[in-house]
Amino acid sequence: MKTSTDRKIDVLEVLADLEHYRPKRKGWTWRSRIENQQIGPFVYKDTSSNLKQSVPLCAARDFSGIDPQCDLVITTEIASGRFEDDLRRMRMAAWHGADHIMVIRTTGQSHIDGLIEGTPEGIGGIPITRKQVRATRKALDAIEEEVGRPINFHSYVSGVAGPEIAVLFSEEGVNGAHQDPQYNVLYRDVNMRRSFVDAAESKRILADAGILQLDGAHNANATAKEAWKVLPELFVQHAINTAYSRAIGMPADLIALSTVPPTAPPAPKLRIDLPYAVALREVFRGYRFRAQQNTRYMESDMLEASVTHVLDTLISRLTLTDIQSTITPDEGRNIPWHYNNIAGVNTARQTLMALDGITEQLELKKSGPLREQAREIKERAVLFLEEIVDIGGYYTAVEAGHFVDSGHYPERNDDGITRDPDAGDGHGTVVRRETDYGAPVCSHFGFNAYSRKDRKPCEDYGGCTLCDPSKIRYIDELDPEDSVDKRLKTPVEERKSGLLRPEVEKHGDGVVCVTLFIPAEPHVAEAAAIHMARHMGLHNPEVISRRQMHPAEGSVFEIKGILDICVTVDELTLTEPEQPLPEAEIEAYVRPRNVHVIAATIGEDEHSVGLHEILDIKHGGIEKYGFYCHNLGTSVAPARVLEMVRKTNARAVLISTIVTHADIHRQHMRELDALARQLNMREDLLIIAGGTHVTDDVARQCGMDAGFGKATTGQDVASFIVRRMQEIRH
Ligand code: Z97
Repeated sequence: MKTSTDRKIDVLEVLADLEHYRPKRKGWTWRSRIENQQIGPFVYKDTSSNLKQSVPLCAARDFSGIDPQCDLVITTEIASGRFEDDLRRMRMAAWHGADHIMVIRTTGQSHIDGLIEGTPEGIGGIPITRKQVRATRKALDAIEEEVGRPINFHSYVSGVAGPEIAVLFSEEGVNGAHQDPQYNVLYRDVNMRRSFVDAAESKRILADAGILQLDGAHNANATAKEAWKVLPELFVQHAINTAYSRAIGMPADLIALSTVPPTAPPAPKLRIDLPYAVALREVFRGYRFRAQQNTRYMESDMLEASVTHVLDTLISRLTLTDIQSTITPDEGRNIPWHYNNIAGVNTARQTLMALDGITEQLELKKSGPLREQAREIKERAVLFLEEIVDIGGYYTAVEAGHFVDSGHYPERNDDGITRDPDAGDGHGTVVRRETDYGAPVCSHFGFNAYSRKDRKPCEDYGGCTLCDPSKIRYIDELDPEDSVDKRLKTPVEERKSGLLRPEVEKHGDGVVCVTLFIPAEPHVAEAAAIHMARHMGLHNPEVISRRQMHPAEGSVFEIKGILDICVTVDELTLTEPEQPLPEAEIEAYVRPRNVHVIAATIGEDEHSVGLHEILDIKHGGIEKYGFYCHNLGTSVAPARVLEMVRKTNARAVLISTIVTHADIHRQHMRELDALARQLNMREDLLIIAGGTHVTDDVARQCGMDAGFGKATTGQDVASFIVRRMQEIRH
């Protein structure tokens, strides 16, 4: 399957002949660090290969469009509930630098003792089935080609069907997975014996397939009342899972510890989180680290969430994390939207590029509070572990409620999660293997009657699905009603007929978001905001974020609602943007002609940065084509501009106008046009306006020959002048 940059990913093509699709590669891929890499004007210290195609950060425009890629893997979590919509989001995320796609499962799949088939819709994630996994891997295989970098696909090997899902992941080329028997016990009430027996099997399968394992310790952080108090316990959870994984034979570099910096401002974040991260790195040297952003304190303010992400990422960089996981900044208010996945990825990308080479410049102190606190956390963790051993082991400790207790260990508040070793999902299902037990696949932990020294166990029974993929039984759909074919009917028809609706999550959901500041006390303001949103035509308006600016002066609201509008591409007036003339052509025309240009910011406008960019040779401005530019400076009166036109016999005037208070920019443009007419100078003179709020339409309405807004280059302006001069001549 091939994608093309100017076409949407074709889900029907993804689904075609899926029965025979095999993944292109298996196992986890890290980025390779390139030291001292020259990209554009900079030499980078901590980058990896550039992408073949990408969407750079916005400011890249001022740095020759570069898009350096950090050396950490960047994760995005995808969870629309429909895998066919997830695919489009994955593609966008990959173009923004994500190479670890975590597909969240529909809530509670851990309780299902077996595989699910087909493509049922999920809530807050998708049911993990063979068809959905295979289709996703197939789409990601094509997306990898587009961006030129391997993309790791990830989901969960937790719950009572852990070993079956591990086999499925190995067969289908899934590259990373959460596997932690403690997660099952604490958060899904799976029987503890069953959970640990299954974990042995699952971990062996993951190890054989080169799948990176993430543990589940971060969940204690997200669940605890005061997350910074469970830090000693997090060490214990990491230690149990790591030791268990090693005992099963999993290599160290397939084990990633899933960590979360536990606090957020207004807490003194770095003072608490940094010693924790340092202590973790020291105790678990040799293992990989995946740092996830903190969601525990996330409210509906996306900016606040993003600032916490930046600080979390700073900690990651200082403590040499391997995977930077991102959370969408809208998690506190809705199921993540497409563009907020991208916002999360960009927060990491932007921060990590800013921090390039930081460890060459800064060093964490070797003594003092940082090390003392780190040591204290380790001591508390060791005491915790010793107590578990003393009281009879892990099962007894869980039964006694020692985990996710809100006390700061060794303090206990007796409010931890308690589980009975003789209860829970799958209780009573652990049985001793018969003496003739034969494992169904070659990857297996413990006794297998088919084991032989000199050949693969499955040779005895004609091959297993891991060694011979043709033995995989592919079930397409079990429920024709709850299936992708049915769901795709409308989207496919709408796309074919060129129909467009706004969307945030699923095809054509129509959801939009508006921001309103209402100058009244909060409850009045909120009622007014909802009322106004209804007037705007939004159905089911709902406040997703409210922030008080002042108890009496007003509040700002973000409101989502459904905009029941669709347009067809045919009814849109589309003008092809005019391509600028080639630079050589501009220069060949301008240089021999002695063309003078007068430039200024007019009226009471002191903003001259934009104007310099258009004029100055050092910014690639029009001077380089041979224009004689007379920059009169800032806040120049229209009369003075025209006086200089006369003096120099200038052919064009470039005015820059940024300030738009009371439409002053329109007034200035009109004044200049009127005065030029009055002085009989307008006919031969090109008057061009530029500025962040100027559009070609607005400028022309105000008597200008053209208007140039954001992102204009000197080449654009020079092309316009040359074309008009050529027209006038003919
Ligand atoms: C994350 N932000 O980073 P079920 N196993 C583990 C888990 O952490 C989870 C599941 C299984 C989060 C994502 C929370 N984690 C969401 C170790 C879920 C999922 O299918 O809901 O039963 O289990 O992971």
